Amino acid sequence: MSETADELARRTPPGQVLTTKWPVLTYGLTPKFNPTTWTFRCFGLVEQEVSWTWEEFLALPRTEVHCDIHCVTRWSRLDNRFEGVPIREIMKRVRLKPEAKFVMIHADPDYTTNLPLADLVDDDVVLALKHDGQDLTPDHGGPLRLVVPKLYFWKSAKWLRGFEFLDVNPPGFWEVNGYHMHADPWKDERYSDQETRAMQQMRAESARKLRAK
Ligand SMILES: Nc1nc2c(c(=O)[nH]1)N[C@H]1C(S)=C(S)[C@@H](COP(=O)(O)O)O[C@H]1N2
Ligand SMILES: [Mo]
Repeated sequence: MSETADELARRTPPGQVLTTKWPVLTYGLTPKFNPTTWTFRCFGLVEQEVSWTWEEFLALPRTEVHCDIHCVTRWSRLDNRFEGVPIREIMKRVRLKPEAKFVMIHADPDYTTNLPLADLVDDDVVLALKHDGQDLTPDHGGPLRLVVPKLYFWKSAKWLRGFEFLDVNPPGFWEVNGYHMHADPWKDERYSDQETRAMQQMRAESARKLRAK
């Protein structure tokens, strides 16, 4: 194997196939963007709700994130360049209540996905406006999408509209429909029946320990 092929293999999680195209995966239709009514809101377990208009959002500091993306339907796309507002710039402007440990991500049209706060607030998480130097197209989540590179791509909500901070971890849209609560591609965390098996295993182990006492 050449060094390059080795490097590509090292960056491809188990069960994934590389693509250079960028497939569109949407449940339902691409929503229409209206810059005069659009807002981005942070609410729930916060000291005070924060919200930005489109114009205000565009004035936030930006960064570029270079990353690989992995879809649960088994394609991975390497070397993406997303430009947008780093999550830490949002969090600097939001005062969380200490109980906040999880986030429900809200997106158009009625899409949700759940994340632990620690997975959201990370160095490579960006509220992306551009991909490879171009404005995000409407089908890929334009004008604004979340990008959480370390998790399967359904956690990267397109048409992002808000963060709801919570002390519990309720499932979002795909998680209700059988996808994994956490979604780490390196651990093959695709579907929730895997969690059920893991939970069954834990229950069996604790029962064994109880019997051994
Ligand atoms: N709002 C919204 N965000 C979404 C989805 C969706 O249906 N609606 N699909 C998710 C899924 S399953 C994937 S794999 C990625 C696909 O992003 P892409 O179409 O840009 O490849 O977006 C995620 N974000
Ligand atoms: Mo997906």
